[in-house]
Amino acid sequence: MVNFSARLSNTRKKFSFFGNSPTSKSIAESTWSEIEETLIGADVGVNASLEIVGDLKKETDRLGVSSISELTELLKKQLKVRLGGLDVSLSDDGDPAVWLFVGPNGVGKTTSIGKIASKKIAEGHSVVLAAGDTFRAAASEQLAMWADRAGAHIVTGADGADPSSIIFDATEYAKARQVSLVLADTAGRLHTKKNLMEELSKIQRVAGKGPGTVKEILLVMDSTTGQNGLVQAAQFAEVVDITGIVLTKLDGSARGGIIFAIQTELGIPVKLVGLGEGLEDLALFDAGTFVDALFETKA
Ligand SMILES: Nc1nc2c(ncn2[C@@H]2O[C@H](COP(=O)(O)OP(=O)(O)OP(=O)(O)O)[C@@H](O)[C@H]2O)c(=O)[nH]1
Ligand SMILES: [Mg+2]
Repeated sequence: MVNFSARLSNTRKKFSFFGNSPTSKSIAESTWSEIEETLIGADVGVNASLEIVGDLKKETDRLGVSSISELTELLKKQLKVRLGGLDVSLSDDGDPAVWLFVGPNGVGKTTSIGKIASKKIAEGHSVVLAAGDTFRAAASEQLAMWADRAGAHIVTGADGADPSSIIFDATEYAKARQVSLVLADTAGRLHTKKNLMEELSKIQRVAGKGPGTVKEILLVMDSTTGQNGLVQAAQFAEVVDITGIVLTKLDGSARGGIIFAIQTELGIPVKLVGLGEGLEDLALFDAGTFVDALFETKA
């Protein structure tokens, strides 16, 4: 199990106001703008930050809280509630279930598939990887390397082949071998390229035409992208039915606060987070663990 807290140090620094550097021990008029600036600086997003501070003010008045330490506890509680409201479960019942991985270039789609395959296999499942990135030369070799490391099956096609048909073939391959989960890779794409975005709708349609059922469409987002990621995500959500987000590169990113913006602005749950480049560096997203890690003062 990866140590969530140790990997979040850069985002935590952005939240450091709450740790050891508030300018006073009791709530002052300036406290609110300090909290607001801290949240915005950690990429929580302007709307979410204003809402959080607004709710926090009401709650402090209601409870008559005056110390920064009590205020910090209230804030933690509020952030947990805010992040905890969405369903983060991943559905893998199907015959087989298909999970599609979509997103911009280089965000970590293929790596996340490798990590998830490894986790599922360790839990006793069999997994088929579908090499649906036929756009980039060597993409299927990269996926094959992950299949090898994780011990997964892989279905590939020729470079330039139709990704939908490879993913469809993978569902038949899985069905024939009683494998219950297909993880399908797709080529990275710019959210502004209309034809490439339309290709994703086709992939979603075709992937469910055979024995498989598309149970998850996971948008992979790079947490270092910051607020631009929201614009990209909204475009992907227009062409496919995104069920969740895999937020990668949280290790090293100072912008982990983006999770609040994603959930507030898009209403899509972050289900998994990437915390490094290794096979084990993936965690199911848990709001409580995440928020506690942000407020730890010792690291
Ligand atoms: N530090 C860190 N690096 C990551 C993480 N996830 C992926 N990477 C790195 O990001 C780079 C791109 O990863 P890929 O999995 O190839 O990304 P992709 O989305 O499949 O890329 P394309 O197929 O080219 O669109 C690689 O160098 C990965 O090792 C993560 O959680 N943390
Ligand atoms: Mg890839």
